[in-house]
Amino acid sequence: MVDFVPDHQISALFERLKSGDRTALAKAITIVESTHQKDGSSRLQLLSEAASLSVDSVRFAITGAPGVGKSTLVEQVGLSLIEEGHKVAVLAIDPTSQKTGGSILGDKTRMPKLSTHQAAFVRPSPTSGVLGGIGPSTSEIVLLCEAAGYDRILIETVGVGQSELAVSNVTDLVCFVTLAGGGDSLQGIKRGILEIVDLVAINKADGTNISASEQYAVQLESALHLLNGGAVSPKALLTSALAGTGILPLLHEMNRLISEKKKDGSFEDQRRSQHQVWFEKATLQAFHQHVLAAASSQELNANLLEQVKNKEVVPPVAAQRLVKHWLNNAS
Ligand SMILES: Nc1nc2c(ncn2[C@@H]2O[C@H](COP(=O)(O)OP(=O)(O)OP(=O)(O)O)[C@@H](O)[C@H]2O)c(=O)[nH]1
Ligand SMILES: [Mg+2]
Repeated sequence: MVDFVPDHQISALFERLKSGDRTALAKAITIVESTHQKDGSSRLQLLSEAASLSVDSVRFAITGAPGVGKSTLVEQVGLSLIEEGHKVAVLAIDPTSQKTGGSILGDKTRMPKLSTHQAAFVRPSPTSGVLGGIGPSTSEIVLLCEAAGYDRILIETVGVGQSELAVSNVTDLVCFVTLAGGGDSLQGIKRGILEIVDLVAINKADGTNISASEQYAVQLESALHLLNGGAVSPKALLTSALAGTGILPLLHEMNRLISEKKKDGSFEDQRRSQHQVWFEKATLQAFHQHVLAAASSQELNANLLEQVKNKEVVPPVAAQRLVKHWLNNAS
C-alpha cells in the first residue's frame, strides 16, 4: 500500500517521470494500481497530467495460449522497435501470477535483453483477479508509460477467451500467437478470437516444424478469409522467436496495418470508442468505491449485514435497500 502523497510531491514525481526516470514511473504505476482510497487524488492528478501530454504512440497486443512463445516474441519485436528508434514499454500480464507469484520472473528471463535495455521498460503486472488480466488500471498504466516517453507499448496477455476482447479494448492492434499442430490447432481456436485479431504469428516455425507451420498458415488464412466474407483478412506469418526469424516481416506487417488504420481514420475512431468504454468502466468503478465507502460507515450496512448473515434478508434485496438508501442520502 502506498502512503498518502501530497499534491506538490505528485507534481515533482510527474516531472521526474516525464524526463524518463524509471523509478518515478514505477512509483507512479504503484500509486495508480493501488485502489486504496487515500491514493485517489494522487492517482487522478497523475492521470490528468499524463493525459494532458499529446503522445504519438502505438499500442500492440500480443496474445495467445500459454507457452506459445509470446514473451520470447515480445523480446524480439521489442528489440526491433528499439532499432527503429522507439522507446518500448512492455506490460506482461499474467493471469496465473496472482496464485503462483512465480511467472513474473519467468517473463523477465524470457526478455533478458529487453528488460535490461535503456530504451525499454518491462513491467510484469499481477492481474488483480480480472479475467485475462486486463484490469481497469491497464489503460492507466499505458498512459503513464507514454507520458514517460515510451511510444511503443507491447501488452502480453494469455488468451483465455474473453481476454482477447478485453485487450483489444486497450490496444490499436492485436497479434495472435499460435502454433502448428498440438492442442492449439484450428479447431481449438475460438471463433471470437479470430474475429478480433489483426494478424497471426505462427511461432516456433523452426527445425522440423517448418513445413507443418507453412501448411497451417495456408489453412488459417483461408479460415480467416471465409470469416471476413472475402474482404481483406488478417495475414498468418511464420516466426521463430527463438531463432529470430520472421520477426522483421511481422513488424513490417504490424507497422503497415497501423499506417493503414491511420490513413482511413479507423485508428482514431478506435481510440475514441476505447475512451468511451474506459469512461463507462471508470464510472462504475468510481460509483462502486463511493457506495462502498459510504455504506461501510453506516449503521444501516451493519444492520443489513447481520440480517443477511442470519438469512433474514436475501442478499439482492439487501443490496437494493443499501444502494437506494445511499442514493437518497447522497446530495
Ligand atoms: N522452438 C522454439 N521454441 C520457442 C520459440 N519461442 C519460444 N520458444 C520456447 O517456448 C517456451 C515458452 O516460451 P515463452 O516465450 O515463455 O512463452 P509464453 O507464450 O510467453 O508463455 P506464458 O507467458 O507462460 O504463456 C520457452 O521454452 C521458449 O524458449 C520458437 O520460436 N521456437
Ligand atoms: Mg510469457
